[in-house]
Amino acid sequence: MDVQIIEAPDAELRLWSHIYSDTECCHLFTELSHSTPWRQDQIQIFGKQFDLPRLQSWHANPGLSTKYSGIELLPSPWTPVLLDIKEKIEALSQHSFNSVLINLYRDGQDSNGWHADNEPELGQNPVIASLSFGATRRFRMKHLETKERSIPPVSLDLQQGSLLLMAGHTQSYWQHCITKTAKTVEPRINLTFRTIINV
Ligand SMILES: O=C(O)CCC(=O)C(=O)O
Ligand SMILES: [Mn+2]
Repeated sequence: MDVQIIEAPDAELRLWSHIYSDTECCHLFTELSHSTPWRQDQIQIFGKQFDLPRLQSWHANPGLSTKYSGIELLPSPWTPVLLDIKEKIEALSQHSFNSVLINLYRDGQDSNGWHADNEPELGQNPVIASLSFGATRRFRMKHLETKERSIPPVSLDLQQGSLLLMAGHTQSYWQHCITKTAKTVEPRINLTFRTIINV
């Protein structure tokens, strides 16, 4: 399967553009939309509660828990479709994962703000495998020392069936986000496979 190395300083990025066919993507999108127990999580800013601009679901091996944007997430169990996908991602990435965070971006107004996947329970230099279904959305990355070192940002239009692997020092030096778009876009589902280390 064709993999592209994306060159960026202090990052290790690999992109497979189509690990599933368009037919498989449509099927998996429908299956995931229906079988996922979507939750509207909230974030607290200056004592006020706000809805996150997307729906989420967190699945992991029993006994694991994590915090995401300061929110404690209790895991749901793996479903057969998620285990099938996990097996494929593990074969391609040569890495094993024990959890997945699923995001549903309902339309162009749903988004994911600038952040790094650097929660302590992911350990040092985590390997994150990000799989997308549904609408193409722009994934942007910025180096934390952009100003000092004038490192250009990275911008990727993640299409359905694409797998982006982030490894090495990526989460220490770079942040990423999914910006809102004024364009009319169909829903998008993104799965980030992660390895939680018991801390
Ligand atoms: O939706 C995406 O492509 C990225 C999701 C993400 O960064 C996350 O859930 O941590
Ligand atoms: Mn992330």
